Amino acid sequence: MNTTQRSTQEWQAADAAHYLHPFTDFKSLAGKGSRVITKAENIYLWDSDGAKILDAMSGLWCVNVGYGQQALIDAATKQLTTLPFYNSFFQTATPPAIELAELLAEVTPPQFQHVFFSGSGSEGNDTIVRMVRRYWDVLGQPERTVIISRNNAYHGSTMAGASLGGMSGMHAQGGLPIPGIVHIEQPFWFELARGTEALSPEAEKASRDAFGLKAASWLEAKILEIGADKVAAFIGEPVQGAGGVIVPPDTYWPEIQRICDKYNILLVSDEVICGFGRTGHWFGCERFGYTPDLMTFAKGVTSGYIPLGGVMVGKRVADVLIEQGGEFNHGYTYSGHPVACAVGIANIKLIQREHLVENVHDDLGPYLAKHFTALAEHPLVGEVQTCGLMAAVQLVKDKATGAPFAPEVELGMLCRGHCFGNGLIMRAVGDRMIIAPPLVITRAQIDEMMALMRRCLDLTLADATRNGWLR
Ligand code: PXG
Repeated sequence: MNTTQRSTQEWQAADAAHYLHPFTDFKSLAGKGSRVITKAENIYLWDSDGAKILDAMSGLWCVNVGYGQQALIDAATKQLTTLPFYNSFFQTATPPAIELAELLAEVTPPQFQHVFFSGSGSEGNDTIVRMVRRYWDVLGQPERTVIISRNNAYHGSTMAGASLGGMSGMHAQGGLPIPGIVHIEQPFWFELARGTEALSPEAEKASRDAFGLKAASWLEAKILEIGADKVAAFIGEPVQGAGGVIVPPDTYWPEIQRICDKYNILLVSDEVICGFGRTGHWFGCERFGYTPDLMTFAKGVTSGYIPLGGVMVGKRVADVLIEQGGEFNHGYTYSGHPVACAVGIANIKLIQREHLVENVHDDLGPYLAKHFTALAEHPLVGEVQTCGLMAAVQLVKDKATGAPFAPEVELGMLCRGHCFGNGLIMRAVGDRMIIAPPLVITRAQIDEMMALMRRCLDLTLADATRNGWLR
């Protein structure tokens, strides 16, 4: 460790004095004090008081191979010693960047033979905006600038990333969205189409499938409203992650693809969370059966051990930019950072060697789904959804009708508090509790995670009962 040894109180005091955290009410956190995480191994974290915590969020949806993987540590150490940095700007390259590009072409769908590196997912989506507009410009259609995204999407926190995202709280600060980015409604069946009737499983399935087509039709309506000759691209996460693990109906993505094809619009898949095995496929677009022209990635490419992101550029776009584009005036100092790329190579090889994607697809995903189906019986649970190793539990006041709790109750935050207190990290998005554990989790560890989750739901139910919130 390169830091000093201090007590929790000392860490918290220094933190409050100097460190402004992302997405945080600074004053409120300074009053409470941060939880200081000091070490990690496999799927567990330890805080500065020595408490052990099961990390069911993989850091922040990124530590796919779990903590402490020696192959990644060795790759970073070796590269730091050999060549800690060189850029790729002035007709130069480094072996790790070249080799990772080659490996990414191997593990991504076949239309992807080229990559543009960034330092994060947000930067990757900035690249997307620049690149899709450049593409249409080179093709002599510079008026095709509009990018269509969705409400409650998350695409990052830079000006372009936050604009592409559909988070109203983010748009409310800093003059967003930037021009030329518009949003349609999200494919969130439970919130937008469930209604208040009790549903049989058959009726629910039919309702979900019909809603998937309807949600996709909002894209076509928006294209027609704007004029197809003005629309450059549609962007979406295969499963909305930060929005609450919203798994779209199976009818949704194929219809989105059909509409993009019909109007010749580029289809962009933001795979920052869904990429590198999370859904039980290498990439989420493969799970949902569509063929994007561009893909953003980050997080799982290095399992978060070191920052790296980028854009996979499909043949349709690459051919135009390479053959006719001339110089593309865009890039970052850390595009293709050799240490980050070396870790990326070690990470992907580990995922391949340990068959992590196959394990999620064949074993762990179905096992988690079985547990979540059982959890659906819990009195607080209105809906469960899983996709590979990501899952959501929607907390409701009335199981039969799906009626929500009053927002001021903040039941999700209360449940999250119980999780923290009981050694489990789970995220709350409103009253939707979500998890995305490392792909190396075992069946026994899934049992342990589910037992913790159940205990926290029971504690939350006891709170709701005691306070009369269920009536
Ligand atoms: N796209 C998607 C789909 C993401 O989930 C980004 C882009 C941006 O990546 P960077 O590396 O710039 O953060 C993300 C990031 C949350 C949470 O609360 C989710 C993310 C980031 C921070 C918080 O669930 N996803």
